[in-house]
Amino acid sequence: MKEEILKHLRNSQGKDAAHSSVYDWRVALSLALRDRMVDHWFRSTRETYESGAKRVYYLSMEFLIGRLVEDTAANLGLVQEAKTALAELGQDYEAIVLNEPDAALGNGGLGRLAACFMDSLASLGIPAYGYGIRYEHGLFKQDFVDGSQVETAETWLSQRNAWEFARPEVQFRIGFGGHVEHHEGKAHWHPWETVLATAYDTPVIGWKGSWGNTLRLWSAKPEAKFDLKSFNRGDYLAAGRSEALARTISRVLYPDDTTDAGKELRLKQEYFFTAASIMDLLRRFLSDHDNIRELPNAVAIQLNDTHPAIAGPELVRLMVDEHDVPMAEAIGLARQCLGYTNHTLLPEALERWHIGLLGRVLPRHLEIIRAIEDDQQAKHPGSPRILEQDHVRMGELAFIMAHKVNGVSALHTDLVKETVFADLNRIHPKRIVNETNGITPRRWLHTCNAPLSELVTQEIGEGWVGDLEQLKALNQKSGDRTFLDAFSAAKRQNKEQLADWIAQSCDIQIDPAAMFDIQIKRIHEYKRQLMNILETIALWNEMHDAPNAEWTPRVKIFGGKAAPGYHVAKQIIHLINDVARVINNDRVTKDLLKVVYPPNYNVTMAERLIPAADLSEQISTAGKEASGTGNMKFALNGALTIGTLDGANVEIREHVGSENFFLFGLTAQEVVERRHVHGFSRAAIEASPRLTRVLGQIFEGVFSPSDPSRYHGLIGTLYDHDYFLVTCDFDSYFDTQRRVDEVYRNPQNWAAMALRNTANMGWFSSDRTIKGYARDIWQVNASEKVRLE
Ligand code: 26Q
Repeated sequence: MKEEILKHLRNSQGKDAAHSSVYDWRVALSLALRDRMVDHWFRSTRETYESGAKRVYYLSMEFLIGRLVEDTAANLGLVQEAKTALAELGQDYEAIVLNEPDAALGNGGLGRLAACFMDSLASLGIPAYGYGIRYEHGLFKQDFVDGSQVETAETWLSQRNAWEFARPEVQFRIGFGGHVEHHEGKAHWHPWETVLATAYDTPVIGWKGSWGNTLRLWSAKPEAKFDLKSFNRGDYLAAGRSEALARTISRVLYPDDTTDAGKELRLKQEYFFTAASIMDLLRRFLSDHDNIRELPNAVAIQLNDTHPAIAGPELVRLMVDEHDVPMAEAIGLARQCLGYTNHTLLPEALERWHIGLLGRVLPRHLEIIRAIEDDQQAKHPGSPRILEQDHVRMGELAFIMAHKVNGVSALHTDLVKETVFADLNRIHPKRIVNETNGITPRRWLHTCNAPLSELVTQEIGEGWVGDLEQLKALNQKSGDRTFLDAFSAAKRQNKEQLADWIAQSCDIQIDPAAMFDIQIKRIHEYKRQLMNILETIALWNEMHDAPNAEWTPRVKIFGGKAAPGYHVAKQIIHLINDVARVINNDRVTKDLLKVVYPPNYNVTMAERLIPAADLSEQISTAGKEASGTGNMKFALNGALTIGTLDGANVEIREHVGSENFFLFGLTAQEVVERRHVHGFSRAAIEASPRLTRVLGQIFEGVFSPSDPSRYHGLIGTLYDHDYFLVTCDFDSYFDTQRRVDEVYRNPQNWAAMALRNTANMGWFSSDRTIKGYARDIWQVNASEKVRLE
């Protein structure tokens, strides 16, 4: 390993050891690790070709990967070797790990799920490709200026990406616009502009190096050569214009995690990567098949939400226009290949495209969508329409073109059946299935939490990393004082490390003995960070009034980004920062309460925070969070959850036991009913002196003295349009938090409850989720040779 690192330092980075920066060392180490991936990768590809096994294609606009050095080294079993080699070279492994930028090619849950799935597909030995976009700029960087969020461009590719292999020879021409000619029953699309999609491959090696798959990300390149004529004429702008147009397509990730729909560039991004992926998988299929009708036996294509839903029409287009398959048959064949995962019920997040826009950008696809609509209406008269007034509804299109549609938690799947797709579900009663989300135990316990990970391995061996249900054996330890002390000591060690990092990065001193209460996720009204900060103020009021009463010291930690155009979410961020400033400067409560909000929450920050959490905040309005996956990460790492009956919280509570979970709030059904009660929020506020006081303080400018009216809009909304029922759940939330305080005061009992969480979270491994997709949707098998257990 030492030689290999030095070799890359010299031959790949062009540096000698004496003049190398930590960046050079990091790239050299990454390349040395990548070298060790290649054999596993080739072996897997060869085996798939030889066996003719069915391949899975996971199409996703987002892959929220984070860093790769540690995970790669761990999966290859090379962590010790790497550490030793670097130590002998006088380098610090930890510092090198910290040098790596996050690959932040995603907004949040949906993108991180795709990354966890890639790890599980490889660990289970399922032949699979992830397909997405190689964004030049990932999710924006967040800073706080006077408490307000400010966004700047993220620049991960300004450095060398050591993990990828550029494949300039793998290119597809992607067309946009133009017109369609029909003659002799055949359609000919003549696009007005074209760009080239070129491939970059990142190998993904599973646990123990068992298997290797490919993450293939597409980058847009101009089709035309640099316009030398214009350049020679001195018209430098014209020379670069076509190039600039092409490159914008893969330039930047859309930073909205609900919807910023209707944007032409977004539609082009969706079609760009979907078409390239479909063409690529068809080319691979046709290299060893000659009958396109065999396609459903060879490929399973999974659509991560509707973002790649144009895959249906594109597959039909290629079969009809280029392989002479009759339309109706092509629709049926495409459907047998496709699965669609729904991640949201929020009406504003369901994609719809203006017919005018879609017809202009993708004229042939609009014709095919009309054919799909006609086919559906002919077979199922009265079926919900894809084309409705002047819009194309991508949810209906994805549903109709998929043989299976899945929700991401039991509750969410029920709601999908009862609400957004109720009518389609009646027509196709077996199509909707549930696949509850999961998380990879490699990154989310083994790598991110060394103290706990080592303790668990000492106790039950290492098998749990590949078979998380083995954690169940820890249940026997919940009465064992020595073990519980060791379990608490691991948590304490993580909390001390986090306290050091917060002291350094935020200049706030926190006490590792206090309860670490953490809410990290995108900022959204439905996720109710607002309710959390209101409760924080209420707690502060009571601590300040009676500082000598019996309090449980707390540190409230927040993390998360708001979409740049989401005004209310940005106000909530501002409020949290304003409240933090006031509370953290209160001499009376200084040993009782702190509020911390480190900027720029990302995967790497999650890996620091989650292992150090005592309390996990999963407090969304019931019925709104499709699943959540952060909730799983916390519980696995031995945090207790305070949460509503929403998303996967329901199933987590069933697994860890209701006595080890702090439940509060209205149910999904009660939420719907309550909204019909006239004046419900005003009534809830008036019934709660505690909440009334808090809202009054914010309204009067206690937290924004320089701008007392800053939150008038935000607070006013709670009185009259409290759509997410912050006011109705507030008292129940506050009271439950006080029960949490009480339980935390008994450390032995708290540790036993936390251990019950870790021990019973094995089911939430993404390995289990992927086995579900493989069985219920893809009809694929894991490689015979891979045995994780
Ligand atoms: C759509 C159109 C235009 C621009 C952006 C978008 C867009 C981008 C990202 C729409 C949605 C997203 C992301 C959604 C998401 O992350 N959903 C989460 O998915 C998780 C994995 O299933 C669930 O656990 C979460 O509950 C769900 O909120």
